[in-house]
Amino acid sequence: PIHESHSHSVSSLSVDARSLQKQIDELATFSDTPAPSVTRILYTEKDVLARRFIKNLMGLSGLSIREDAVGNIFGRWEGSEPELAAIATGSHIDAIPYSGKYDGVVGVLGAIEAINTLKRSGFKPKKSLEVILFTSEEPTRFGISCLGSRLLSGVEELAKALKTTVDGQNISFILAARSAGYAEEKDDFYSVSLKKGSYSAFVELHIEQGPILEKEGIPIGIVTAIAAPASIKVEFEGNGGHAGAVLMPNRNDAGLAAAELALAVERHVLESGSIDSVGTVGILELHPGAINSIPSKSHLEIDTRDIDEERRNIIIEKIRQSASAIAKNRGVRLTEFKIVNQDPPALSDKSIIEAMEAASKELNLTHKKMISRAYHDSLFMARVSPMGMIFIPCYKGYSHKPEEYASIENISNGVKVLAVTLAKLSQG
Ligand code: HGY
Ligand code: MN
Ligand code: MN
Ligand code: MN
Repeated sequence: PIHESHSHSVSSLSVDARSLQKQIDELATFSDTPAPSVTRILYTEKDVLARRFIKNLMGLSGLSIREDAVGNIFGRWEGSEPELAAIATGSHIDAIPYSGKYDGVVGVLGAIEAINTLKRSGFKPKKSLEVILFTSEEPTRFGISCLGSRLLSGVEELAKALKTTVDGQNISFILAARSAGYAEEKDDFYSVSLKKGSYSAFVELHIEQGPILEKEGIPIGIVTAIAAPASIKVEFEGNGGHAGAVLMPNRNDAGLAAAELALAVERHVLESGSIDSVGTVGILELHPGAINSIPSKSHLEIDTRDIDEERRNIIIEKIRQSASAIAKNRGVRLTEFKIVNQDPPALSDKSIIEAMEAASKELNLTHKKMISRAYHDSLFMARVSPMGMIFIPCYKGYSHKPEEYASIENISNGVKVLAVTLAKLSQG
C-alpha cells in the first residue's frame, strides 16, 4: 500500500486516460450551445443530465452518494476509520455561456478517476475519501458565484436570500431547484452548511486558466492563495425618448452613464498600479434596446478582483463614487448599486501544500507555486477545512471560451498528483 512504500505504489498508479478523455468528451455534449462551445447552466435539462452522468460514474466507482438541498453531490469511499474527518476533493460542472469543456470538469471527472486509480493500485484509505460536485460555481443563472460551496461554508445570509432569489426570466431559485429534484422544503437551504471539522482536508484539481505553466513547461502548479473576488450590480435610469426628436441638450441617457462607468472601472483598476488588480464589465444591458430609442435604463455587472483585499476594496469604493458622480453629471438616477459579493482571498494550508509538493516529487513531475487569479469552490471550502489546489497547464491559458483545452497527458499528471496527495492525507 501507498503509505508503506511510496516508490513502489507510485509506479503502480495508472490513470485510465482513454476513459477519462471519453468522459470529458461525453460530458461536453450536455450543452445548450454547439460544440466546441459548452453552455451548461444551473438546473437546466442539460445540467440535470450531466449530474446524472456524474452520479452514474460515482456509482460505478463504488462510491456512496448523497445529495443536499441545492444539489451539491457527495460520493464517499469509506475509510478503515470512518469516524475520522474525511479528505475531500472536487469541483464544478456548470459552464458559463459559450465556454469550454475543461473548467471545473477536470476536477470532478479527474477526482473520480483519482479514486479509480487508487482502487486499482490496491490502496485502502484510512480516512474516508470523498468526491464533491459543487452546485453553481459559476454565477450565470442567479448572479451568485460558488453558490453550493458558499452554503456549505455556512453563509446564512445566502440561505435566507435564496428563498426570494429569481433568475433573469423571473423564475425563482426554489422552483428551478425543484425542477431539478432539489429544494423540497423552503428551509432546506440552512441544512446545507457543513459542520466544522467535517473534512480534514479539501483538494481541488483545476486547469490553470492562465498561461504560466504551459509557457514554462511545468506540468504541476501548486496554488498558495486564491485572489479576492467581488461583483457589483449597477442600474441607471433616465427619461429615454425618441432618438430623433429629443435634442442632445435635453437628454439624460442612461446608456451613456453606463458607458462612462465602464471606462471608470478600467481607470480605477489601472490606478491601483498593480498588475494583480483586474476589473471587467461583462454585462451591459440597455433598455428598451431599440436603435431609435434613447436608453432609459442601463444595467451593468462589474467583476473586480485582486490578490490584495484592501486594494480591491479601494477600487470598489472608487467605482461607487464614480457611479454617483456620473449620475449627477448626467442627470440620471442611480437606482441600484449593489455589492453582490465582496469575498476575502483564501490561503492554502501549509501541510496540504507539502503533501502536494511531495506527491509531485514522487511522481517526478516538476512543480511551481502560484496564485490563482480565478476563484474556485476552494475559496469557500477553505473556511471550513484546510485547503489546497493543484493546477495543470492549459493551452495558451485560454478559459471561459470555446478554445479552452488541456491535453490528456497533462490531465493525467494532475490526476496522479491528486491521487497521491489524497492517499497521503488519508493515511495522515
Ligand atoms: O470566474 C471565475 O474565476 C471562475 O472561473 N468561475
Ligand atoms: Mn469558470
Ligand atoms: Mn472553474
Ligand atoms: Mn436589471
